Amino acid sequence: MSVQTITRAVAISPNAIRTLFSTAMSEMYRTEVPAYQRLVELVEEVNAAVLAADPAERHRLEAAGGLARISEERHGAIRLGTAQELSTMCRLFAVMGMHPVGYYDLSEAGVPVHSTAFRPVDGEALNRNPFRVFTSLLRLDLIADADLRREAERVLAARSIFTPGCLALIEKAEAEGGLDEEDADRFVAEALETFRWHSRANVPLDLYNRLHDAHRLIADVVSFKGPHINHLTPRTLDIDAVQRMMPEKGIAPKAVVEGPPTRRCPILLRQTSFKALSEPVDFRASDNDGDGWRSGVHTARFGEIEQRGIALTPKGRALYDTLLQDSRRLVAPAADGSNAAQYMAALQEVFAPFPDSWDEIRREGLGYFAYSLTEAGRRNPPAPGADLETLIESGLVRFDPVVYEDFLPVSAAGIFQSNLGDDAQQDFTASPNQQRFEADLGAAVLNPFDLYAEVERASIAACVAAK
Ligand code: OOG
Ligand code: NI
Repeated sequence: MSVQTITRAVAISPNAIRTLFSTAMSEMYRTEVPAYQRLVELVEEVNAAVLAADPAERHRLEAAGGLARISEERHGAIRLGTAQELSTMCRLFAVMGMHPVGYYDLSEAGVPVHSTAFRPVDGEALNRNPFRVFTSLLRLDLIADADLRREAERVLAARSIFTPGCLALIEKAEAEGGLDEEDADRFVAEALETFRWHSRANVPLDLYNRLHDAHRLIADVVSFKGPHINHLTPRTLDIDAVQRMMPEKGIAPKAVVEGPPTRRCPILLRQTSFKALSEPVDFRASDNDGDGWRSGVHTARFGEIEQRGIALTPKGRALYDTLLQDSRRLVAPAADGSNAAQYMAALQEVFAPFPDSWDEIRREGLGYFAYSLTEAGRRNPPAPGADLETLIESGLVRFDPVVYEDFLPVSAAGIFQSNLGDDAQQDFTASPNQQRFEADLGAAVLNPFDLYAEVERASIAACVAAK
């Protein structure tokens, strides 16, 4: 008991560990993938231009927590092979204050994985550092070839993706309720090993080829010693500009920006990426070939950018899903980009019925808002239980959109697909299985709508309870 109290006193916050980790990851990835470094520079250039042209936005962002961090990474992604890997990853992320939120079934879109996002959940933690990791688990149950499935399972069962030092520090953090600064530094260095690229494959070339023929993603997960981080994603203030300018910088963008169209009031999440690079990999010539290595290539790693808008309520999300489906029925975006302009135009047109002012979005119950007292409200605090609408009308309370912190399954599928090659589209029986995922994870995933609703509720309670 007393030992724990002492340890707690020197423990550094999970938020601080997450920042150490996202910074280390960013440095590693920029070095490993030079094209990504070029993308980051382009994002910084575009963000600086947006802010120079819009002093009001600059002031708003400054007030919300400083300009320096605007172009920092907001998320990354990994793909795991086994339940054991997923449940340990859950414990690893918990050390950094990241918890599983949401369930994403990608089988429906022809990608044999299901996923969650490990992310900070409370407002303070998100403000400190919103870094999150989209984490997918391979679904070998969707692979038709039973022999290949067994072989993949054998390879995965034999690898250990965490260093002994990392596992020991996870246990220490769990036992003592946190890590001190020295342990946190060691933890980040050890954890980083799991996300590193391995230029030597873990399987012989013929097995790689068979896995690859079943699905490129299966080869990506099974063939390596660890789940290399496959992309990082900085935030941009103008995603359309970055998409347009990528080719000028010698970067090949995916065909279309995923998510909603350009709007005055941004909703949910817009994303685009550059296409994954072919990288040299050494393969053992065969299983019993000792040290004989053969050179080959593997395509997995890319760079992405994101722009986030307001979190939608279930009603708003249903409207978004319907409109997105309608747009895609009108024009299905081709992987080669040949109808990109038509698709973006269809998207813009079909989304016209989605209200595009904060006031309407709020009145129609489509999005979540955070309410706060205005200066007048602080001078003249409302009575407990006062009517919110009246307070807004009389200028005592203001409302701001709550930022969407999660992902979108159709967009995620588009990001996956653009990196699997144009011919990789493949049909799997759609089979969402959240129960199985949670059993493998060793925890229930949090419901994102509950989290946003709670932010909104607490903000209202704070307004009418203020004295
Ligand atoms: C993850 C793709 C999904 C996103 O931002 O929607 C994703 C992957 O390719 O592993 O990262
Ligand atoms: Ni991503």
